[in-house]
Amino acid sequence: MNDASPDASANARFSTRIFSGIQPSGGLTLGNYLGALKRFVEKQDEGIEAIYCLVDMHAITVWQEPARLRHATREAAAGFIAAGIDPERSILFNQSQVSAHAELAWIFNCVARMGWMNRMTQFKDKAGKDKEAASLGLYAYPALMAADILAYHATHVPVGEDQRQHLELTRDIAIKFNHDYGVDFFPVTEPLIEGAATRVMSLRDGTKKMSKSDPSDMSRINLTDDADAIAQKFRKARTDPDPLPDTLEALEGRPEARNLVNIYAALDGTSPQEVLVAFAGQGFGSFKPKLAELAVESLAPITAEMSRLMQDPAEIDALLGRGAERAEAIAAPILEQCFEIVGMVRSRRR
Ligand code: AQP
Repeated sequence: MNDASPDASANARFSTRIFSGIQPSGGLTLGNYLGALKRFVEKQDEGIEAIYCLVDMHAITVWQEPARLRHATREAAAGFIAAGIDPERSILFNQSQVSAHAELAWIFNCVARMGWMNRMTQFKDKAGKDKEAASLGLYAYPALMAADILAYHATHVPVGEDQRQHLELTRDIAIKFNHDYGVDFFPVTEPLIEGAATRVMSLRDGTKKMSKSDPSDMSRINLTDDADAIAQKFRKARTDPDPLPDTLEALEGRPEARNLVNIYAALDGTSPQEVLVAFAGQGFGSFKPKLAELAVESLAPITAEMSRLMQDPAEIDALLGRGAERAEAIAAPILEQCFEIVGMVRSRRR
């Protein structure tokens, strides 16, 4: 944690608390694992209070088939636990079970400005050419994300690089709310974007993010993929004919090569430069099988445990329910105070 940052003193009255979420909009990918999940586990193991949320209300900003959404939510919960999240130490739940998220999002819809939302690149990417057909929820997504975080007065949010702009918006919303109402109520949350794989790219196109909703399954490694599928996907991953160089500068303009090096480093807990030192001069014919082997070694125990946990969906639901109760106990008083600040009459106490 960077206590020397300018916001550390501004947030001094808030105790350190992490919040982060993942959309159950499909199966978890290696991008979700390296950019988020693996780091969630590290933060938990540092002893930091952490709240992790399967953001099902975010997921439905684009169409989700209901049975698939339910399955993906349970499977993501299983993925969190299999990767090392301890639901006793950290809070793990799904967003729709805690109404504070939606309620605070409405307040933030009235704080955020249209101009701010119009600049969100994720909306532009996801809405594509036909913006008129995108859901209002997709447009308002960043205000709901701000509510997810600020409903818990979270001070830090571990995320991948793609979420940086939304985190900046969360900070803008907190600052504007505090300023408009003359309070020091919401912390100015800090993003934690760290590690060698803050942006894992598609295996088919090194300029595109690896994504669970990419139509091509060959573009991503799923946490449910078996060893053969992982080996095949890395074998067929797009690369160039040149061998690996010995410096990172020499990887400029080779996004696919850079991506595979980053993935290796993140899985191995080393740096991309160290990977190049080990593999300089080798072509992808020899690097890819070693990468596949490392990925299988890291992911196979998680995949096996996920599949074991998925045998008992009722237990997963119970666990999410217990997490939601603990989350609600933190968010409800914060929401009440927020309504008071805004001037809502609150005569029916919960
Ligand atoms: N490719 C990635 N590299 C590094 N981090 C990533 N994350 C997602 N993809 C990568 C991080 O995972 C967390 C959860 O993301 P999300 O599921 O809420 O939404 P997303 O970023 O939109 O992920 P997807 O896979 O691309 O989902 P779809 O396809 O449904 O839009 C975040 O911390 C994110 O940074």
